Amino acid sequence: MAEILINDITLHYTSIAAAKEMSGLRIVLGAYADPGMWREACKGICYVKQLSYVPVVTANADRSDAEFGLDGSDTELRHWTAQSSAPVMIWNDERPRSTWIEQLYLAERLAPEPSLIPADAADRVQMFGLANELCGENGFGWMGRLLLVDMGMEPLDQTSAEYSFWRRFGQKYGLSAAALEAAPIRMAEILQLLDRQLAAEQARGRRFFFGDRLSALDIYWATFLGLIEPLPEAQCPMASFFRPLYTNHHPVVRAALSPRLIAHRAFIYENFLELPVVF
Ligand SMILES: N[C@@H](CCC(=O)N[C@@H](CS)C(=O)NCC(=O)O)C(=O)O
Repeated sequence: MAEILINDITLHYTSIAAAKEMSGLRIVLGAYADPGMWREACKGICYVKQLSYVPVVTANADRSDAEFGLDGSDTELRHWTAQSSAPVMIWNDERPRSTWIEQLYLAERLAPEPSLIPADAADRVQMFGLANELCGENGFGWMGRLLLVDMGMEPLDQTSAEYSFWRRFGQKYGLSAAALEAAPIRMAEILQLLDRQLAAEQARGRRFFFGDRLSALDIYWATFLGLIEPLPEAQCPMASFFRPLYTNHHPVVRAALSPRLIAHRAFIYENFLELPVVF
């Protein structure tokens, strides 16, 4: 069991070596007191379904390139899961699930109730489309992360190790001048799509993105909003390093973030997810 202390937040995670010897559900979550969007969404889905799991640390908490696989080195995570990002869900000796959509399907299989996938086929198409806009490649989370990396690099000396870390981290996810220019516009489009969907449901007296029951999209939204507007410190204490990075001030993004969408996150967290957020 690794005990990691960051800004007084203690994480009790199992090492990859120990987790590989176990059966049941293990989730590689990373190493930081960092409410990363994909990991919080994955935790949220398990929380709602009361699925218990062993949290697993990627490696040391020193933000080294080796941990992130940025130097191409053969990390334990890469060995086990054939990729180098978190979260990853591993059930018994099945293949590791390292993308949000596989993780949702695995959680649905292990704990069918409450189902987070709409039963109606048209709603399902719509829900996976919108979830992909939030969580998928080049979606809201992806683009928001590029802006975050850019913010992280901005004040740094270009010859520093930290700058080089951010640059390589960004390159892993397609950082370029063109991507940075496109990011706020894409993010705003996605916010508008989500707002339209929520407004249409609310106009019919419904509380969720799809009708009267919680779906995975409600959880993805509640957790991914933290990429531009983190929950208050009392609800989501995090290493102080992260909070300014998770606050996006881009005017195009801010203009598209409606009070309705912000209120929906509060509704979902307060009624369905764990508060304060526990690392
Ligand atoms: N693979 C996931 C996305 C997970 C992801 O991008 N995780 C990031 C969180 S910022 C990560 O682990 N980054 C650390 C790294 O890239 O090494 C998916 O496609 O659903």
